[in-house]
Amino acid sequence: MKRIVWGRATSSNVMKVLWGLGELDLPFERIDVGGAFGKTDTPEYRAMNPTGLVPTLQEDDFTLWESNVILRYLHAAHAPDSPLFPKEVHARANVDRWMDAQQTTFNRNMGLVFWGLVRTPADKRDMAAIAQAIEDTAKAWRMVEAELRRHPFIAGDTLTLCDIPWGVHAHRWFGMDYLGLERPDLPDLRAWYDRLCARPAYQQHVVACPIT
Ligand SMILES: N[C@@H](CCC(=O)N[C@@H](CS)C(=O)NCC(=O)O)C(=O)O
Repeated sequence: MKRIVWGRATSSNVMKVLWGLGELDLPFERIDVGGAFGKTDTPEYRAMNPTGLVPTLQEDDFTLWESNVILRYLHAAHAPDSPLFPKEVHARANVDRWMDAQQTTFNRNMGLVFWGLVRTPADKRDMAAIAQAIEDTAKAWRMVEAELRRHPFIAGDTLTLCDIPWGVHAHRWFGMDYLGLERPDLPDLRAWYDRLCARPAYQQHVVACPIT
């Protein structure tokens, strides 16, 4: 089978898929599209992914977009017995909701922080808006911290799929230059991030990628 991930390696949503593939030990090729690489507005790309966003997964004739859905698909198709997505329905629903929560309650504010500090020149930054976004992002991290106080990974004792969407952003959260802005001390979140850093696939696909 030929497996291709379409998307620039600097995208948080692409990183999720690459890290997931690494955890599942599934080989793949990656093609740079999106951001400065462009090529997401071509009819060929739009035929695979009408949103024009990255990532897109291609396995032979099958294509799929939406990063969290791709993670669940990879598990179902290639590693259904892996503890990354537990079989027991309540445990699975818990993993699912934390995956969704990253997209719904967290992503917008974290995006404002990231774009504001990393992708906006210093003289164009709206520091008041960034400070507010940091506070709102911290609220979401505190929810995660509360889970991590009870167990080493978000859903329990081992890594599951819901650690992946949050984990890619943890690297940015701890790695960004905060320009003196207040960031709350979240020791359990930091310990979890250090635990993720010990995983080769996280190192390779998240930590090794410059925060740009
Ligand atoms: N909900 C989508 C969001 C995808 C998305 O927003 N991707 C961003 C990169 S993180 C993108 O394609 N931005 C435009 C670009 O890179 O050209 C997913 O999770 O896959």
